[in-house]
Amino acid sequence: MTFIRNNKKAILLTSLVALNFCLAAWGDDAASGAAIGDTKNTIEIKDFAFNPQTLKVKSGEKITWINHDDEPHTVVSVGKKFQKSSALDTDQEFTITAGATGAYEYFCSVHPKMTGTIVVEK
Ligand SMILES: [Cu+2]
Repeated sequence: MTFIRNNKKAILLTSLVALNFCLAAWGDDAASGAAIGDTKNTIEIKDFAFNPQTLKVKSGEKITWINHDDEPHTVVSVGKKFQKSSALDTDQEFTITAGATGAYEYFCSVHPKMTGTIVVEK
């Protein structure tokens, strides 16, 4: 791993942390419910697919993608509804907090045939 790449990752990480903070604020109106944030919603990336392909969550809950392939993958929202991930290396994770209700389609920009949907409910 080169210095430049590490540096780029550090910048990406910093912006992701800032983004998570924003998304958390975005989902704040749902935070009055009990145990919000305790549910672990994980989407596994394996064999060039998102699993589960459709995930239902409640507004305010976190969603984490983890890459279990040897290939890098990304998580990119159709229509830029949420911040895209960096290229996820093996075992690397990407987390967002669900905001407004609705269906959010996403794909992997490296392999655009890899698609998934997040359904955010109240
Ligand atoms: Cu991919």
